[in-house]
Amino acid sequence: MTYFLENTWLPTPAPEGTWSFTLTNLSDAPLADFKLSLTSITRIMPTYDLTGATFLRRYANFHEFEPADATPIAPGESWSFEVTGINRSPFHRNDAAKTAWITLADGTHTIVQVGDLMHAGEAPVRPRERLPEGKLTLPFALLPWPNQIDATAGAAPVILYAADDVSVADKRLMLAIDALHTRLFPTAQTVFQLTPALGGRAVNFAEDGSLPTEGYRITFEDQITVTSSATEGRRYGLIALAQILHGAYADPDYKFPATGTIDDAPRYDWRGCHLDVSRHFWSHDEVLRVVDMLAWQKLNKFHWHLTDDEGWRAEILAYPELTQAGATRGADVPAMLPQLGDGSETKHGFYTQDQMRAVVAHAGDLGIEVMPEIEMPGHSACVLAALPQLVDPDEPANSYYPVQGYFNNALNPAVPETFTVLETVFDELATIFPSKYIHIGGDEVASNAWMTSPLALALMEKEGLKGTFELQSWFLRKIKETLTARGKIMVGWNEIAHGGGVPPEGTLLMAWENPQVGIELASQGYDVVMTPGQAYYLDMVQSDDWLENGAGWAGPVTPEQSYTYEAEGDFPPELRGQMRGVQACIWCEHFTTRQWFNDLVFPRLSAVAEAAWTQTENKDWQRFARQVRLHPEL
Ligand code: TNX
Repeated sequence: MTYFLENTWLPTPAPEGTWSFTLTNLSDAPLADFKLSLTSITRIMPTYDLTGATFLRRYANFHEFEPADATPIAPGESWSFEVTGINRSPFHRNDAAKTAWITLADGTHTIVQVGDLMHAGEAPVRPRERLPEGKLTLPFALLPWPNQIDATAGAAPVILYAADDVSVADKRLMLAIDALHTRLFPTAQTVFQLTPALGGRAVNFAEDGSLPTEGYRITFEDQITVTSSATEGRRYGLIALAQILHGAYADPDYKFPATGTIDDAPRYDWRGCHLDVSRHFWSHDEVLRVVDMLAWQKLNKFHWHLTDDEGWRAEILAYPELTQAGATRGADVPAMLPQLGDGSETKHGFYTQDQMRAVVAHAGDLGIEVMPEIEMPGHSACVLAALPQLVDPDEPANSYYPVQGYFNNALNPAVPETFTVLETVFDELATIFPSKYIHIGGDEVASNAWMTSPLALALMEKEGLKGTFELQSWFLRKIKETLTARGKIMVGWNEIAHGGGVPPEGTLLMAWENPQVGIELASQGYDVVMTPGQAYYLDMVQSDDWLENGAGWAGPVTPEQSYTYEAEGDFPPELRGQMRGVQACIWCEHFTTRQWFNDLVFPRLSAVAEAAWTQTENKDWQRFARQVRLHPEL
């Protein structure tokens, strides 16, 4: 280590306070003629006051400074500076510099080690326990908890094996679930095999056309019988058996049913989980593992957030620029500078079309539908960096920025090629994703976007449109027609309804800003999936302790809140039918490592999975809290 950066936040002057920095030179040579860059979600605003440094530039979360005084920093000495005029006061230790580096006059970069943000004058408190001890109601490891269970506890069999007359298809299904279990818990023992084993129990299958597609019944007699009307239910029955046996070996408090019945079916058809792979790129293997984790918890929709300002991750053969320039960030990449968690090195990441097809196939084998998301018109900085011909050349740079600080980041509806690109993208995606759903984003366009674009102003004049959101609605209606022509249902975030929205028939919106917005959308005729940040955003801090990691705009979101929240709670009965289900969202600005992923996602993902599956009257926070400890990890 040669350089170390400390940063502290002081709450004065109100409301945002002061952010102070000290860079110490621990190398053997004086440090002179250099710039300091850092990535931080707390950002310096256009109006600021800085002492000890000059602020050179900012690009979203990237910041660059140089010392106000050019005197070299001798070995062992430090340079300090402080700033007021930040976008909001930080509230946890990862809210400030996540990474930093020095750039010398010759252009070389050296990584700087960064300490946690300190809260001046306050000792950090150890975060509270996330889960109470909890209490089992029945000694069976099963999450989400089934809607009906009546069973006596016995000893665990050494293994479950296929009864004599099990079909080849069902044998394959048993082995697929066994493989899923082994992938998730590599050190645990096998749960299913094909041939009889001493001390094992036989599993048979039966059909009952009256059960819902995803429902299953398990009867425990000498033999165990899994009854279903379709493969989906059969798979869930096998996952239930795998979980129960896994638990019985993992924790002595769990047993295996000797006799009895489980009769189960999901509460909602849409049991989703979203993953942002733009802010932090998760490898193909990691994505496959996330899909495995969803399957284990009986979630059935994987919403793959493939693009955002920070990077485009889906290979499009007609536009290789999207996954070259559009998926490359680095200190030496002027159009896409490093963002949260990046060092100075160039980072690149995308999925080939074959890799995406492999994810679709893998998920399909586990009963999960994959819905791709391509963000538009906002959150598109990477597209405009990759395809600069989509920018109105006469629109001034830096003329607007939305909440996340990316200047001029919305696709311009008045540039005709915008539609050519998007139609080509949809055509290629349709060859990869069989799902009838395509999510097109639609969130967080700056309220003054395009208002200095001569092309946009001319279009608005011609079409009689007023303001950003009427223009957005005009754009989205065209996108909806494009999707309808391709047999796809348009899915988007709740702001799709702004400025007149799009026709509600065949449109599905995700209510994220708050629960109330879901009810408003339903009353306007839209179908709705509930993903409110206040309960289902897994990137929110889990308590207000300084040592937590995560976002705060809707937080803190405790695991208990994710669990107990009732998404249809305030829906008037006549609108309930439009509430299609619930979804967890994994936004990755703060997910700079796999460890942080696990820390933030669990146990809350399991809480949402149970809220999606288990009827209100069968939910029990204490029982859940005791059971959730067996969750898988990334
Ligand atoms: C809002 S949710 C966003 C995302 C952020 C998230 C962080 C939504 C549709 N937009 O771009 O990642 O908050 O919590």
